[in-house]
Amino acid sequence: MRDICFVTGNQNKFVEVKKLIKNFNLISNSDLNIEEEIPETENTIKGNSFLKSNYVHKKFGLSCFADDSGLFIKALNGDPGVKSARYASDKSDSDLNIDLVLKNLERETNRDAFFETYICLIINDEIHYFKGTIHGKISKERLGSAGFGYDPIFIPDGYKKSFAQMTLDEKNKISHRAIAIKKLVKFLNKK
Ligand code: ITT
Repeated sequence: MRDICFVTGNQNKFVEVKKLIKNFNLISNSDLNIEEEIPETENTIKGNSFLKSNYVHKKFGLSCFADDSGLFIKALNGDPGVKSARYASDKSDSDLNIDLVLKNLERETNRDAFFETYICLIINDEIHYFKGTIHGKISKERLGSAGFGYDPIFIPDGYKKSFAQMTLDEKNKISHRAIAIKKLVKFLNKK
């Protein structure tokens, strides 16, 4: 089986993606002893997906992919967006991020939002991008405890429960990341 590195410091993401990629040996940041935080200084999620993938590709010469994702809320002009990890504070705290979203939407009737993922794959010195989007609504309060990040307050369109009330398999059938990963897998299978 061929090696490929999924560049992420987020163990929840790694677990989600490992379930979806079967034809490659998935290498993690910890397999490579990467302990430092990889800079995410671009102002788009697409730009940050490149920074993360390129960092490990340059350092180890491996085929790599990284995803950068964000929650974009219409009534907040697209916030938290590219700042999703550190919306409320500098230390990437999901509880504080959710509190701030709920507070900022307190008097809002428009709860429309979407999650978006960009994956940047660097393989054979080529760069490829794959995108996944899922639309939904922000709930009035936290619902469920599975998943991570903003999952407890995001209800996908067509569903009556949040991502955090779904099993991982259910979320993986419809999520932004799953959509992008499926495109990536289709591409990799032809390589
Ligand atoms: P890496 O950059 O190391 O991969 P990260 O946690 O910093 O991990 P991102 O920058 O891609 O991940 O994502 C920014 C934030 O967006 C993340 O910390 C979560 O709060 C949120 N997020 C991303 N995907 C999500 C998902 O599937 N469900 C809920 N929240 C998500």
